[in-house]
Amino acid sequence: MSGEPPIPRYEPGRIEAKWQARWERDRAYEVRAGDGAPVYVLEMFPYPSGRIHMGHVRNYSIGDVIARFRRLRGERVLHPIGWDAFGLPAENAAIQNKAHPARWTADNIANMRAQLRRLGFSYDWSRELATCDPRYYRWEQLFFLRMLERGLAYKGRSQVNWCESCGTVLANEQVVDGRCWRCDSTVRPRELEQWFFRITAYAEELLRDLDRLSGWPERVITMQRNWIGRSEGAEIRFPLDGRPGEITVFTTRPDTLFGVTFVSLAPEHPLVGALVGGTECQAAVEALAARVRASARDDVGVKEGVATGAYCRHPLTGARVPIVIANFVVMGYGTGAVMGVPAHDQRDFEFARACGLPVVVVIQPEDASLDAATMTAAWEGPGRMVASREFDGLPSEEGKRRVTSALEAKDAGRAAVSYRLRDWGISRQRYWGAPIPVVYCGRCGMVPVPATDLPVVLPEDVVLTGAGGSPLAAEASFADVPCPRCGAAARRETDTMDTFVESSWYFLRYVSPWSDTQPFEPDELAYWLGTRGVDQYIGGIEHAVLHLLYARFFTKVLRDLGYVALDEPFRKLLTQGMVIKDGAKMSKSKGNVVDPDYLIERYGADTARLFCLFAAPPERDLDWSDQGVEGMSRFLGRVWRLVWSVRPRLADAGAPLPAPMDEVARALHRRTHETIRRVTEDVGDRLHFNTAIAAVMELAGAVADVQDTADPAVLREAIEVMLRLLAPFVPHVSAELWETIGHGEPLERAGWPALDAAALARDHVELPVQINGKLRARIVVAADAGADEIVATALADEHVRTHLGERPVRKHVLVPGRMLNLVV
Ligand code: ANZ
Ligand code: ZN
Repeated sequence: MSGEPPIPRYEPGRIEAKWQARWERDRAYEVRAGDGAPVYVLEMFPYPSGRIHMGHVRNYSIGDVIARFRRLRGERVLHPIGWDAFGLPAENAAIQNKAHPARWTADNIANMRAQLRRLGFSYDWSRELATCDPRYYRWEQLFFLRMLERGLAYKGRSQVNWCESCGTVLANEQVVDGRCWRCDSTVRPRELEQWFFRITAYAEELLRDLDRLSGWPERVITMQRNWIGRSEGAEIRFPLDGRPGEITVFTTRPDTLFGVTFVSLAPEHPLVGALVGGTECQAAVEALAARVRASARDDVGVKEGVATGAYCRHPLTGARVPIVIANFVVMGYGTGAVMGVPAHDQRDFEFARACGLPVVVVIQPEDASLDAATMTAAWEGPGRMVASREFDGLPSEEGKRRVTSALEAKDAGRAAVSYRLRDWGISRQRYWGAPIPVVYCGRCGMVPVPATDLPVVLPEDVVLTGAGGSPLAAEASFADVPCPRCGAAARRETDTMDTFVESSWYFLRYVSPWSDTQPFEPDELAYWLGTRGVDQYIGGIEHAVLHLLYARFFTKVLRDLGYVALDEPFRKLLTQGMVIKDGAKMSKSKGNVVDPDYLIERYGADTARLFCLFAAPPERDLDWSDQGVEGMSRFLGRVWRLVWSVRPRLADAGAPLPAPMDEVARALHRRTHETIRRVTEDVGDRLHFNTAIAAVMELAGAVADVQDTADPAVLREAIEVMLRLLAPFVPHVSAELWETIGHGEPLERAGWPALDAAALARDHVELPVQINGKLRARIVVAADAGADEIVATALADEHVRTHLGERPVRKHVLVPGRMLNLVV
């Protein structure tokens, strides 16, 4: 053609660097509390392992689309990022490579920050934080002191989950199928002095408020509900026989009370010592306890038990009941004691058969008659009570209530609720974590560090050998301090806090991470979180119980301590699927990783983002595909060439759209607004980014079809809408092309395109309707309506109906645009 310059090549590397530099120069995504509607969009912050992986790219691309979309819609968007910077890998790397954890972490953060910048994520970098920074964890230490005052933090001796290979304690939430969540080795129980957070004090509220989380996936709610594990039942007291004292059991089946033939205690139950001490049973009990301790947690294969030789009394019949120690009773649940009902509990049944204890049937199912002598398994279902004195004949549900009332009347028991949830053990015998701010003094005992002395800073020069034991304990300059109360020589606590403590409140600190005088600035806190919480949170399903439960707990604690006004931290939660390659989760250990840097290098950040967003809906697993990436890259190349090639025609575009429009213009105009409608719904309501992108691709195809014939103003509208709709997904190339077609103002100022409902309306025409060749009516139908729609409209017409009467239509003749003839 004429003198038009050739179309330049699409060079993602060049234009991406250009726009990233510009956003940085303009501090484009920095926000402070202000006017207008606030929106807080947050992705789970990364652990600074050194390099980001495709899972991060996916997670952060999803968050960035939401953040950019809502910003374009005129909302004020908080979209921060930071680093979950404490933890074991830094320490292990230090032991292996002799690099200090602080150095290692800082280098990794620098690396990953550069990678995130190269992906063009719209973060407010002025709010970046790292949890290993004393300016961060000093507030955590303050919260710890406040929790200590309220009994929400306490020190207790208890059986803990010990991971030998990590050399530290794990919380229950960190034990997955008996194995360490981090290193996958078998976890064993161990007795230790530990710091705990009293999460059980919030069990009821954590459970109840799940009902308010309508913006959470049902799956996560179910997992949390099961984890909290509420059971309704009764606590029943069995007085000891021949000596003072009693055993309290927890049961969900008080209706089976008359079927009790023994009572079993956990090996660690506090009464065990008194019951077997000095008797011939002592050795056997101790041997059993040792076997339980040595076995992996939750792994009770064989039901084992030993008699204590001691007895208790049945609270209603007064019968003597033997007391046994059993390996399947756990100390951490209920009361650590169980009433044994072999006929109706399978574990008790197996145990009773193995030990020759009697089986007594007290519940008869509706359609069978159980016989204790011939039963081969316990009947655990409902039925009618038998052999239960005045309760005989009651259905088991009613029996539960009636037996409980009878026990209450005799002061031998009460209705009770038990939770599976245990207190959160937060002590870690490791170096790279937030120090616990207490001191032990020979005279004063445990003394909290005064708040004015915070932070207790983690010392930098420690010797990390990996030999086990807390490295801080060997560091005299840290551990030896004067007692804050009496001044005598004292010792600091040398355990550090579980890193899940830091991630339980980081989203709150983002509102004012710069503040050195208070944890949260009230104005920023009220504006960004208020009583709402984070508007959209995005992260992996693997945190369904761990992090998401801890963050809920911490939010409620900080509310009760007066720091925040929130009941729940995250209003909406999106759990993104995994990135899969060759049928397995993409991971270093599987050797199937694709390095995001390679993708950026080869195709550009926009292509990497677009692939993650297009290849699957966010909640689904994403199957890696090289062709998929190629496809995205080709699409962006097509958009690039399309915009450049129509550029000369756009220069001719008049400002207003032509009226009336010719057919080509009208169809493109309608397609443009159809696309606005679809993309707005898909991105705004449903978070279906893949279908949104597909809609823009269709628009691009439609534009290309008519690029030489469509009216220039309508063409300009279509091109501009296409770029504005693409902006959240591929921010660099859309910004560049926006400039290419002559806009001085950045694309971000243009906002989200408005939908013109009139453009969606279809044209209508009047159509004569004949019956047996005689004109009987005129109907109005859409110009592009099909035959079925036209006939249906005709049959619904009042005049047509009067003339047809009861006669059925035998056939119809449609002359499109001219007339419809009905033959009867
Ligand atoms: C007597 C009984 C009779 C029971 C019966 C069941 C069936 P959930 O639903 O999980 O709360 N139990 C109580 N404390 C225990 C502990 N520390 N270790 C092991 N088992 C324990 O289960 C409650 C039931 O688990 C309780 O009800 C108790 O056995 C057992 F026909 O009591 B049941
Ligand atoms: Zn002291």
